[in-house]
Amino acid sequence: MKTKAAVAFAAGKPLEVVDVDLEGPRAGEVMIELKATGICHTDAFTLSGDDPEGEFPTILGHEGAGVVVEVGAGVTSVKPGDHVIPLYTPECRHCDFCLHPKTNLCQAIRTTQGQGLMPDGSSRFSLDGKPLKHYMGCSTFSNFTVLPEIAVAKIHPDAPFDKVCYIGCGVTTGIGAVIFDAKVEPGANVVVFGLGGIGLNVIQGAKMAGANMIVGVDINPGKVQLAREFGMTHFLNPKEVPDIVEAIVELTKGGADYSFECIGNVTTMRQALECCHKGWGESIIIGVAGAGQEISTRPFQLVTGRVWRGSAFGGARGRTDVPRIVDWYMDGKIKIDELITHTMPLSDINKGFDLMHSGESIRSVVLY
Ligand code: NAD
Ligand code: AHE
Ligand code: ZN
Repeated sequence: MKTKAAVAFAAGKPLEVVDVDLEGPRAGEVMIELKATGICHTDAFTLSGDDPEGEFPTILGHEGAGVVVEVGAGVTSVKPGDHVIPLYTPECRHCDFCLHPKTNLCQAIRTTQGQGLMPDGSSRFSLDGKPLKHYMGCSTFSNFTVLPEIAVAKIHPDAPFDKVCYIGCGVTTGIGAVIFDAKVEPGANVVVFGLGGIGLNVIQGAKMAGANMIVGVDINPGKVQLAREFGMTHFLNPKEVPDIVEAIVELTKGGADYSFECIGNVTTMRQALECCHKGWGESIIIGVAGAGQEISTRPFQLVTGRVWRGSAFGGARGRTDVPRIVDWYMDGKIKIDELITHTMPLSDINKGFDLMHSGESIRSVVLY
């Protein structure tokens, strides 16, 4: 069949909306009609050419919601008509990783997913007879897409696609990093570097966890008002203080119990570690840094009790946790609407990237 898709033909070039060919689902696969997709900074990161796994030409997008339209042989967990969220972190429930209590990083299809291919090593997308690469196993910048069954979470049928698509990445990543990975305790002091689509969800998660201080750090003061509405208690602009680490240590009277890096910058990653409290402070890296970038600190920072760790998809096990998070939204336990600052048709998707780069948006959502 034909489907409209925003194709990334080459790194650093705007997306082009064209009609592409999409093959139906093979055994164990599911075809979805996307109804909405968010634009995450990671899409921009891969489009920039900085992603070592970036493959072109490709169809980006990994923050979608839609309806199952067709299933391949052997698919049992979803059926046509089910409302679903695609998962870039699948959950096979059989691999060593799924069976290990300490990780959500299902590895069942990770190798082919990183190559932009379906698990059988082929692509379902093509243009003029030439294959197009899938992206993060999702390719939600296409009106229709095909995913493995293990990468599809069935959600509440009344959930609004234009809001819950954000649970496909940003909401789950931010809230999950606090609740599932860091396990922030009530009364903890939390510092959040980067008040964008991820950082504001970290703030929301920290508030849910009962944090005491929630300190936001950003170079864009335009993010402050929404951050306060989401629970930020203090704000620091690194451009306005001589030393951001010292400023945080002073403000928190010793350092953060938990810090979260939600930017993808190795300098702020170091600052996020070093602003942690001696003896116990934990810094969680969420931001994604480009090829060749490395983090550094004095090992003494770790010797003296600070902990450096990372979080992918908020530690969430997709097929189990994503439907729960959708229910949290439906029950009014978490906020999403306020963070979706812009919507647009697929034909205007490049404007969504421009709004992100200019710092005007929190989340742009493409409506199909
Ligand atoms: P975003 O563009 O919405 O937000 C980034 C924020 O960082 C902006 O508010 C910006 O003003 C701020 N910022 C930029 N440089 C700064 C600096 N030097 N000091 C302080 N603030 C600075 O991006 P996002 O969608 O929130 O994504 C944030 C990061 O998280 C990206 O690197 C993205 O790739 C990554 N990410 C990781 C995961 C994961 O599972 N680990 C999931 C989603 C996104
Ligand atoms: N491909 C990059 C890494 C990108 C990355 O770290 N992705 C995050 C999700 S970002 C979502 O917006 C992730 O889940 N990582 C775990 C994984 O297995 O990819 C690179 O550096 O090669
Ligand atoms: Zn993302």
